[in-house]
Amino acid sequence: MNKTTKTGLTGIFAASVIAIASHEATAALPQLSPATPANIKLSCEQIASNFTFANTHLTEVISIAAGELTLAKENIPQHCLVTGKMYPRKGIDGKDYAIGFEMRLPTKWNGRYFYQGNGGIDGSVKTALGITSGGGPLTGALMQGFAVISSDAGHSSRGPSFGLDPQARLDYGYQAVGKLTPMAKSLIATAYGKGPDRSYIGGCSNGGRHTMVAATRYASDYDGYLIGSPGFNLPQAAVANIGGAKLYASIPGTDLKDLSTAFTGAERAMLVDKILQKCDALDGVSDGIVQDRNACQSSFDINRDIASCTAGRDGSCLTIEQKSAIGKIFSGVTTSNGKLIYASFPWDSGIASPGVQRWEYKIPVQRDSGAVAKIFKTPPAPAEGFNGSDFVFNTSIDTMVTEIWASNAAFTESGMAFMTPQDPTQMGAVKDRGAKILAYHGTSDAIFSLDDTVAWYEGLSKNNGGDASDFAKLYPVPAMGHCRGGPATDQFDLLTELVAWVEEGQEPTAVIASARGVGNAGGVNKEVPANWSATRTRPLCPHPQVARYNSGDIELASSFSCQ
Ligand SMILES: [Ca+2]
Repeated sequence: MNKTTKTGLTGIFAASVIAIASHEATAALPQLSPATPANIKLSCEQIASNFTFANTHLTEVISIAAGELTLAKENIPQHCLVTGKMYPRKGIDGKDYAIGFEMRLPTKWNGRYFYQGNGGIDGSVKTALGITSGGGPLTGALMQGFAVISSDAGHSSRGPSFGLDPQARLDYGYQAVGKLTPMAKSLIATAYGKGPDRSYIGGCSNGGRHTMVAATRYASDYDGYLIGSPGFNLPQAAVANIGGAKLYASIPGTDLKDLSTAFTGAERAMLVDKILQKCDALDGVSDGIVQDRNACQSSFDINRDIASCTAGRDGSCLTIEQKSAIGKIFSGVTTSNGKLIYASFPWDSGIASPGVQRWEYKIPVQRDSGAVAKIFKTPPAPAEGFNGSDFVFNTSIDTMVTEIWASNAAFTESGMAFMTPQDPTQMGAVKDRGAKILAYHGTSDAIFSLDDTVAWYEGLSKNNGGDASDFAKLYPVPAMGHCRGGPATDQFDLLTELVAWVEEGQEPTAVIASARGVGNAGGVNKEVPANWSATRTRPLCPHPQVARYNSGDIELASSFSCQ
């Protein structure tokens, strides 16, 4: 391997050239006009007294000076912070509910609106910075002048107990976005004297799910969709992750209180070494990144390529039982009848990451259990006496699968019905109005599988004459974990790409991503390997293209091309 390290201006310049050269004109579909900037017309106090909207109560409107908030060591510009609640009510569980939100309205506005979809099970109003795309972002929608809303999606419980109230389930699933969007646009009209010229929605994980759901339920409300690592089949993914925990638990000697005993960090590192031996060079260079994901899946075989332990586990081998369980998790957990519950997961170089281990070993009991039992299944588990470990290890997967599709008189929509997008491989309403979709997904994501997102995208392509790339693109991020992290180049800005596509017709092709090594302004990713340049760049390529090495410095995106 001929490895030279160049950093600083050379890398930045090379990356810029690729970014500019990678834009091509889009034809045929309607072209939406660009947003026009405007200054805020009212003081924050005047907004508070002038704004009215049905079922909406503003709790506070205050001015935030430039620099009170920062992002990547840069000052966020001056804005009004509007906090409020929509649809306050009493749930059937006797608890108080409302859709809590905050909206940040920049003094110097770019004419655009951004809905920030938040992660997990929502339940708190995250700061409306409009951060999207990978790890350690250097910019965000608020920084760029968007008016940004963030919400708790209809409940303020930190845990899954809100799922005992049917309406709270529906708000979390899809209705909060539908209720907040017209209010937010009206608030913008009050503040600036006009509604948003262009509207965007984005987020990662559950935020990616919110975005995909909006593309099918609220297609007339948004012009651009930024879908990150989407949990668009979240109930199935949660059940499958519980199934994975059960498989790990089935390996002899596993401590149920510490599932990492089933497949240790050392054993994972050994597995990754073998994957890299088989797959790294398939993209033209051994650089610690597997770009040609598909070639890797047919080149690596856990049964053939990993030594079987003959005299105990010493980190250099796996037992037959380990290979069987791990193989089933990667090929996709099934019901007792062999029916795939969720999706397969690709072999990749990021699967020894601490983040991956957390998702596979801790989350099933800590989070998936409560989410499936209280939020997704019908009927929900009783309010009292729930034990996550009991649920994971003593409830059959087949029962869970049945119950996430079930409904009853009180819970009229099943978990799968209220959580998932409707006909996600159609999206004709998005396409026909000239709106655009950009999606990204880490190849080593352990909770939501890139394979599921690829299957969605290929279905979308099939329904659009074999090619959906005139309105939707998917960017796999090799070795990235769930939304960020991993031994990966996980820092990129797809929002800027999306706006250029929606408003200028500049179709994104290769998108430059950077590693976050020592000194990165957005925050250092400790998983960047020591033998990489701290500023390694790579082109992210729209599926089905992958980055292949041409020639030159292996630390630079300019040495690769999407093919
Ligand atoms: Ca490689």
